[in-house]
Amino acid sequence: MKVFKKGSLICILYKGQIYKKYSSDWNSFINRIDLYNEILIDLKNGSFFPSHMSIDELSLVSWDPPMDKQEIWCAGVTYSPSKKARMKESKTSKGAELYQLIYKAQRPELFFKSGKNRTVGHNAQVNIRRDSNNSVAEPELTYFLSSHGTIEGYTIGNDMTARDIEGDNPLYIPQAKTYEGCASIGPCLYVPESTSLLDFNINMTIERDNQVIFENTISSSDMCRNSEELISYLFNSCEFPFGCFLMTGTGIIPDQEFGLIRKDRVLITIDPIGCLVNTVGCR
Ligand code: DO4
Ligand code: MG
Repeated sequence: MKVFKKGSLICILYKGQIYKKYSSDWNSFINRIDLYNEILIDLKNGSFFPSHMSIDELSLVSWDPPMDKQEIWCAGVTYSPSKKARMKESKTSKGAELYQLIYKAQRPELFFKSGKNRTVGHNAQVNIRRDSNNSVAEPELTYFLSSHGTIEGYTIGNDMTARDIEGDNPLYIPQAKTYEGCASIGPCLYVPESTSLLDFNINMTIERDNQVIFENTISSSDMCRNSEELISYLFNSCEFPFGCFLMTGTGIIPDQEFGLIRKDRVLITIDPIGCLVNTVGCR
């Protein structure tokens, strides 16, 4: 099933039918163990009503990111292409060895990305920093973790990155990663019946002036870390009373010469979650 959020409207797509309800309590709605079955109980007990929206209309709506009080954290250097690209871009800053080490280290790279205030949803604008001359979108499979650290759903994440700032010095990573409009998640929260053993194909397409200028696909099975290790480090000494989102890193990195510009369209598709679409602006 898929869960969409817009203001206090919650829409559920389940078995080809769309249901809706108005609720201001998104946090307790999603932060439940066995979320799939909990939502089925909600549907059965009549707290949702059939909606007249058609399935085709779902992709046209500007959905909110499926979050409220949840934080977004990111894992980094979890795919070999990411390790190679970071090593190349940080050669002059002498940071390359750090990336080599982190790829194999027991403790993964995890960093805080953003709260709701710097995150946008489907059909909204993500930003490049105004002091960056080379920024990219990073398409990432994103877990929704309950406050108990269980994976209850998935969404699509875009970890926007000022690649030139990141390459200048790894200590600039917080600035390269966190600014207004630096993250996008959506279009929905995909809640499968079972979250074990799911592999996803992750595709990113970038359009400029209605032409495709970049396209690549990778499988989440190419990730060098498993969900258990990422979650155990994230939850080791942090509590997430409303659950949290974890972007699991990118395996798709454009050549170093490639940089996003204003009005580019970024389309990230992860079936069966859907397609997250954002236009690029500048802040
Ligand atoms: O270490 C820098 C960030 C890496 C990252 O965001 C990624 O691999 O997705
Ligand atoms: Mg990333």
